Amino acid sequence: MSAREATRVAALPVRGGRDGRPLLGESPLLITDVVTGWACYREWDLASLTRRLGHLEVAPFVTDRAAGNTVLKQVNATRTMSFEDAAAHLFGRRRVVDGSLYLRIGAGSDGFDELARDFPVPDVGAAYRPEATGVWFSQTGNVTPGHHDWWHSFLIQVRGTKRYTLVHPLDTVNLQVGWADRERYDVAPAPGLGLAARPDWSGEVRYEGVLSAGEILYIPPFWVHEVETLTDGNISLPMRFATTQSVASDLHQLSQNGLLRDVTNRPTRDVGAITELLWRNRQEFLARERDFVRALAAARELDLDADRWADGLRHDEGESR
Ligand SMILES: O=C(O)CCC(=O)C(=O)O
Repeated sequence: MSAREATRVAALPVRGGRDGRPLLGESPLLITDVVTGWACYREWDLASLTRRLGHLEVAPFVTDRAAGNTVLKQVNATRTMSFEDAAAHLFGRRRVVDGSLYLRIGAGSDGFDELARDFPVPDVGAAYRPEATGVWFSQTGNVTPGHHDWWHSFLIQVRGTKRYTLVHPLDTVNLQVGWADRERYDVAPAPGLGLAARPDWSGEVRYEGVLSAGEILYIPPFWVHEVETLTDGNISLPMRFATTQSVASDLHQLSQNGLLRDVTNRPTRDVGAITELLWRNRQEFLARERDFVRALAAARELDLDADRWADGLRHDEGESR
């Protein structure tokens, strides 16, 4: 299945699509003509940032070439250093570590307020989520593996370019066929999902393209996204807003696609038959939970017995272990 680029528009989407603007929550967009007027786009470079933040202590992630330079906060170690050293490495001027760095200065952490003087928080008709917003510095080859988030996300590109791949939330189940449990449950990096890695993927909606400096990629809630950094000295502002959207929960999916649907579709009063279906439904659910616990225990080397858990280990027993 091929991929297409996100539609280009010149205005930010807004809740309800008022004033002729694109509709927030509907589909991915590449937004032009907004960031180019902001001070961060005009002024941020190695010299000006080092002058302003040079002595700040930061803790960037260090990537591992053996792991394809993926960056997943559950997995990658951080290294404490000065902003000046981190920036020199990130901009390719002076090597500070073996491997590449990925620095996130989140809202609320030191240095963010200084940077936030150089960009506005636009009105998209939804509540701003500062705790999920930040300034991210990256370099060539870093890959944020496929995952989804629970917010309206604007990946605002201040410097350099990134390749994005986006997959529709309803394609997630298909996308994950063949993934190991640890990848499915986000305790290890997900396998590549772009055209190059999955040319024969059989799903339905995949977008792929390059996000350039001065553009914004709008990622609607729950869309699976993978992002590869294509340049050194790369700076993005991931800015997030609250959503009321949600994906089908496991129980809803079970009800629509699984055994509970067999109950609701059949006008039976046979309590034995209904009980049998409910029982099998519960076993399916527990089997999913067992897979999750097994993946978590393996990834974190925990003494957690997935079978015992699924077989009814009580919460208070767990606490006394
Ligand atoms: O830019 C990246 O490396 C990752 C972006 C991302 O995952 C996000 O904005 O949610």
